Amino acid sequence: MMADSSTLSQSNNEPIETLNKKLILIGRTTAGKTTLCQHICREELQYAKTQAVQIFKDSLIDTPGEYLEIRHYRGALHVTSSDADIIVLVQDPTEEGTMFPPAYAGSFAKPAVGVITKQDMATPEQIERARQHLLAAGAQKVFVTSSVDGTGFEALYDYLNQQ
Ligand SMILES: Nc1nc2c(ncn2[C@@H]2O[C@H](COP(=O)(O)OP(=O)(O)OP(=O)(O)O)[C@@H](O)[C@H]2O)c(=O)[nH]1
Ligand SMILES: [Mg+2]
Repeated sequence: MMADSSTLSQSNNEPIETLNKKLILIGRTTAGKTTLCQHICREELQYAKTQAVQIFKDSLIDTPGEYLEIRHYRGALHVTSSDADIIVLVQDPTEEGTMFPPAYAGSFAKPAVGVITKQDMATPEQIERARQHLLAAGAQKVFVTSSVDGTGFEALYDYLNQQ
């Protein structure tokens, strides 16, 4: 179930992973970008609409969904991404379509991965559909996560450590 203005609890309280790479998170509004940042940083999961670019722990660049949704804002994502090592395309599997144009990741000239959020509330079919959207957008690898359950992050951290 979505938690709109409430606080979700996390499944554990391990210390924050140290990210050796700077990531920029891109995806439509409500995709789960900020919640993902909160999970990785072991912050309380608290809904807060992203109004402007936000940086978490100097290593996660969180962007507002509107930067992707509103065509003339998209250039802002390219400017903001100049600081990042890896592009992370964030897709909500309960959304039928995608906001990512085909081969979108190629426009950044940096490695790009896909992260599917909200595994805890999606069917296997929805996750597969989201995976196809992310691969079509040019993600080199796709990780399936839940920021609420904390699942799927080990594989993401392993990948980042290998880069
Ligand atoms: N069940 C569940 N809900 C999630 C998960 N991740 C995010 N949500 C919920 O999805 C909603 C939107 O999450 P946000 O992280 O704010 O989305 P965002 O991509 O940052 O959206 P913008 O800031 O508008 O671009 C919130 O109500 C979150 O609680 C998850 O893994 N599981
Ligand atoms: Mg946000």
